[in-house]
Amino acid sequence: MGNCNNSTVEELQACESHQWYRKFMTECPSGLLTFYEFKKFFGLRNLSETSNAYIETMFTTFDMNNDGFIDFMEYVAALSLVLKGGVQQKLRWYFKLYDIDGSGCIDREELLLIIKSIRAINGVSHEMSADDFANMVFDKIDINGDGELSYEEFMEGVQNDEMLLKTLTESLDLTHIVQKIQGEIRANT
Ligand SMILES: [Ca+2]
Ligand SMILES: [Ca+2]
Ligand SMILES: [Ca+2]
Repeated sequence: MGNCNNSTVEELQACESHQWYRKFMTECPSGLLTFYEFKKFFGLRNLSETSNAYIETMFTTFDMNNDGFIDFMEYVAALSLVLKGGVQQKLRWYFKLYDIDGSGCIDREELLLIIKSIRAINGVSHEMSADDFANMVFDKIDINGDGELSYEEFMEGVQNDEMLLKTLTESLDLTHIVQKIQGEIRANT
């Protein structure tokens, strides 16, 4: 599979899509991933309670028809968003992911929980503590100062702040998980 070594996402997607499909069908012959299988699929073991809650939220946002399973179409939609979604698309999806209780706003606790769990999963050390980071985000983009980030505040604020956008897309994305799958795909070919 020498052609799969190209690094652009488009090429990678085209070249590997059938392998993603094969992986899905191999690990999940029923064609439906439960939450338990989802974690197994991504090699997520021994998660802390916080990380587990985050992954569960992620699972719920991938399960678009809310039937408790991720089917192949939902899997593909999730992967293509992660791999090649535009900024707006990703931010919209992040917002849904961070608004854990579905209230339509992200409060400080929700943001903090997300930051902490993603850091735990990625296992990267950061200069700024999760608390400081959350405070900075609220200082910058909670325009009306009510302690919650509305959809508008989040979308506007993040897109208009290059540093924040960079930090969010870098440290809060799923690259680590995607790389893990890609590593497994390569190892099996
Ligand atoms: Ca579903
Ligand atoms: Ca909320
Ligand atoms: Ca607000």
